[in-house]
Parts: sequence; C-alpha cells; structure tokens
Amino acid sequence: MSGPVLVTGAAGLIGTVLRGGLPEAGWAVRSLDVVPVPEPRPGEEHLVADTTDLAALTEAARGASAVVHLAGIATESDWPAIARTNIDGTYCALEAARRAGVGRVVLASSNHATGYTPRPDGGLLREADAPPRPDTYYGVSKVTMEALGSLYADRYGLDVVCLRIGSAFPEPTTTRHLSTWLSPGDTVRLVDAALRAPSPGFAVVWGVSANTRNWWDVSAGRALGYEPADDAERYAETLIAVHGEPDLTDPVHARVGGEFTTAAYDSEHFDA
Ligand code: 15L
Repeated sequence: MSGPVLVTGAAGLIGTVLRGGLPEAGWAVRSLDVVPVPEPRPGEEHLVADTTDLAALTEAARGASAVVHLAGIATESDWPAIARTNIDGTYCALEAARRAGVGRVVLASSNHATGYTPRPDGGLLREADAPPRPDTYYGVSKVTMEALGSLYADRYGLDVVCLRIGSAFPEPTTTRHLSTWLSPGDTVRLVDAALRAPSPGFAVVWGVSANTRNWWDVSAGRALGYEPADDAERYAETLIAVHGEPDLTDPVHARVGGEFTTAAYDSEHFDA
C-alpha cells in the first residue's frame, strides 16, 4: 500500500494514540483536524480543515492509501451539532475518499450505536446479533455512520470497516470499563488490522481489548487480523475496592451503553 493514511480528528484522544502507534506499525500518517495537531512527529503530514468541508477533505484525501475517520463529537450533544459534525462529517469523509480514489475507509463507530441492547446474561454478543439500538443522538450518528459505510461499500465498492469502539481510554476508570475497555495498544492493533485485512468489503467489528469480563465477542475482529493483547482485569481489584462489584440491576450495567442510556444523557442536558 502506498500513500499515507489520512487520519481525521487526529488531535483527539484516539487520534493522538494512532499518531504515535501507526508509524511504528509501518504507516505514514497525514493528520487532519480543525485545530493544529500538537507536536507533529517527524515525517507526519498535518493539515487543518473541518471535516464538513468536502472540497478540503477531498484535497486532503488525494494520494492517501486509506482514510481513518475519527473526527466528530464524542458524546451526546444537541441534534443540530450531531447532525452537522457527526453525520455530515461522515458523509464528507466517505465521499472525499470516493472522489479522491481512496479504496479503504475505517470508521470510528461506537458501542452507543447499540447502547440500549441488554448486556448478555452469559456468553458473548456478536455484532450480527446487535442491530442498531442507539442510546442517544450520538448513537444515532454512529448508526448512520455504519449505514453510510454500507452504502459506499455496496454502491462504490469501497472497503469500509466500522469499529464499534467500547471505552478507548488510557486505562479503565469505572467498573463498566472492566468489560468495555479498548487499550491504547489494542486501538493501534485494531486499526492496523482494519487497514491491512485483504478485501474486507463492508465489516462491523467491536473495538474492545481481550478483557476477562468482555460481553462482546471479538471473533469478527480476529477474522480481520486483530489480536488484542490487553485485559482490563489487572485494574479490577482497585476499581472494585472503590466502586464495588457491578450491580447488574443498575441500568448502567444492565445495558451495553451504560450511563448513556440513563436520563442524565437526555440531549437537553448537553450543549454543542
Ligand atoms: C464512546 O463512544 C464515547 O466517545 C466515549 O467518551 C465513552 O463514553 C465510550 O463510548 C464508552 O462507552 O465508554
């Protein structure tokens, strides 16, 4: 594969992890964000643009080997903000890739596309058994992201891999994260696999580490070549000592979207 990987939202939490890790995995990175990325790495290309600016995004995608689309609001917000930044932004990322002749797009979807899904009683939940069940307008934007990805794969033949990310943080900070954590190292491994998998077509895979308490089945991710190496369990004793064992009758633990499914996440509580 020639050409750098265009990473949108490169200045954010996951973008910063990828800017560090993808070059080590052999990928040249072209970073794009609405703000300048802090401290560009040697060899890193960096651009400032809004992902809803289709012309700018198309220019940015020229010569890239793939687009990794992370840009967007990462939590609940009001509808106009979600519609513009997350939904229009995803359309622009896919359309820019198509216009620039880039054959592969990796999309940062989220577990919140399926947030009202009950946590399985036992066993593991496969992507195919978790149809759209968004918990917020943010979740709706991720369902729409997956739908747009499917359209661009079927209609234009793009390879589109949607990563339904769990909790991508430096380390788990809640007992829910013991099941949903995606470590920084596994974030890089997952995106690397999504970039390398031969002809994935359209794929949706959970983005989660090899956590002992996982409720998501990572088989589909493994089939793409993702080999998770981290497990949140090493944080369990400390977190449980502070917060207690997860109470499975509490909606935060009973549904996969956790606190996003509670009244505290009604859109009216969030400003753009
Ligand atoms: C997400 O999609 C959010 O971007 C992140 O802030 C976390 O809330 C995460 O999901 C999660 O479910 O823990």
